[in-house]
Amino acid sequence: MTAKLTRRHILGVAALQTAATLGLTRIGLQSARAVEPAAVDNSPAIVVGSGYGGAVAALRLGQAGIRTLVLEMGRLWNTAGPDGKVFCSTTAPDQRSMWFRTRTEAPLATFLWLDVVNRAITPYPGVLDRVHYDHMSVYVGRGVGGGSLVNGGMAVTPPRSYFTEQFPAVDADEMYGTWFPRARAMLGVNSVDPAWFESTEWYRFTRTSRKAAANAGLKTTFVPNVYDFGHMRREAAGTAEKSALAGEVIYGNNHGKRSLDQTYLAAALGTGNVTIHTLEKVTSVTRASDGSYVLTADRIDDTGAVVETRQYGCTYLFLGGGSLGTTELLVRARDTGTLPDLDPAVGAGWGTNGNTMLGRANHLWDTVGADQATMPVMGIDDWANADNPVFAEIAPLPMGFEHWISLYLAITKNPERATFSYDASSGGVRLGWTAAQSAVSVGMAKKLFDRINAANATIYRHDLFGSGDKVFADDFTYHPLGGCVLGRATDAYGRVKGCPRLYVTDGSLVPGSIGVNPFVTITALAERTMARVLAEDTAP
Ligand code: FAE
Repeated sequence: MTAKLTRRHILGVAALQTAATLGLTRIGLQSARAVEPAAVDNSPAIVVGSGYGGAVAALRLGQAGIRTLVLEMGRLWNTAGPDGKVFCSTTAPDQRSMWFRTRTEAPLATFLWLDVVNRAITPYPGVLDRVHYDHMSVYVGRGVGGGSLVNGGMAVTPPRSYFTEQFPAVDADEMYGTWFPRARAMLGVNSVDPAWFESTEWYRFTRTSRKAAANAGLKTTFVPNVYDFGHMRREAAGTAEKSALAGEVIYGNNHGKRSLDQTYLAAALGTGNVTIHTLEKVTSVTRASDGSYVLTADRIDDTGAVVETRQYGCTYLFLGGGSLGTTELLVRARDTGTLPDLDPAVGAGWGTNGNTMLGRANHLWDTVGADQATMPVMGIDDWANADNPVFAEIAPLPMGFEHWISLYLAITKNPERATFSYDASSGGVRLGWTAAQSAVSVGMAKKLFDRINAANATIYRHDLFGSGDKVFADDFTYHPLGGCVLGRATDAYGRVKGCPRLYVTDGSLVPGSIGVNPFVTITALAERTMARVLAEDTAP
């Protein structure tokens, strides 16, 4: 599958490079001679967003010979800044780090309660956004590639039993036999060499957490990743420029990461049928009298000012704006009456994947190392524990010195769900998630880590999440899921109820929880949707 796409990949990568060199916001094989479009751009298909769901849709539409326009609100991350790098570092973040902020908002806000992590920055369309709701904030990636630009690359296939529990109407044989393997192959999933893992200083932090878990009788498991471990070993050997071994992750990786612009999106552009517009945010969707869709999009400049508002028309509309982006567009469309036939289930079924972050303090003899790779490769797997199912990613905390902290992102089986509602005063949406709903995740994470602390005679860190005494970060998630749940707001294939030829292909299809890091599931479900839609809906 990947071999067949090689020529397309090369063409697509060249198109991305040309666009970056010329500073274009319209990327395609013809981008170098792109002409100004007419007042309403009409494409047979439009894809909103270029994360996992959007990228799969774009590639499969392009391969099917369907001219497709992708509208992405973030920028193309392909041009080096004054320091010669595309992305800024996590230790000295600049404007490239965050989406229109005057100060960075890193997940770990403090060290020894000191405000030493965040920095003042100039507002700019940076790569990481933190979207704030009343009792929950959500980290998302912005740019060509969406979340793939900022995430930890953990490429986990969920346990089949939990997938079936969450998606009872989806054929699990087909998912595990066809769509998950296809997603993994296309994403370039690979695994750390266990022998190197056991010997390298860069994963001492993981081995120390594994030992602590084993002392509590808990099982750990290796987790694959899309970071190229061959590159990582060359970084360690000093023969390749460091990225994962230089602390790079949440503000982008300059090397090694197989983000979507290098995989699905490069292949999509290489079909010659796909064009990507950057810095264009879709603000509304309606239908024309002939049943086609009409989108309004604001084009912004680097200061965030709207420089143009355009309309686009299409026959087939694919929403890949992520759980937040897609759900907001649809809730607004239903509740302002531009798509009045949308189902009442639109906006519902949202969850945090049970995310809770926490740190433990190790004994002085249990060092975690000054050198830490930023790509997680192991999790504590207690999901099968019916009393308290938790899968906890062993997360890095690279500070360049020994700090004895073990950090974790716990994914708990929190059954709580929330609903987005339209807020007429702002024109945006509100999220009905409450602090009590987060407390459910914290309770589950605490139960597991109390056990680990008791077995090791260790304690929690109290100094990492702000000036107070916060042990569990219960106010943010990396894994927003749901809002347009498969089989409820859509049919069993992501076709939106009440709106023919409108499809959802992203994380909003997943009902609030999937038990592991979610992008492999999102990608596999999108592959399944696209195969069905192209076979049944787009035939002449
Ligand atoms: P996503 O990738 O968010 O893409 C949506 C795209 O649409 C973005 O590029 C938006 O800018 C764009 N967009 C949104 N609204 C609009 C609009 N109105 N007009 C135009 N464009 C729009 O969606 N998951 C894992 O599986 N493994 C990990 O290791 C992992 N680590 C993570 C670490 C961090 C720091 C973060 C933030 C997330 C992490 N995730 C991880 C989650 C993962 O990145 C996320 O589930 C996927 O990116 C979601 O994919 P979607 O296609 O739903």
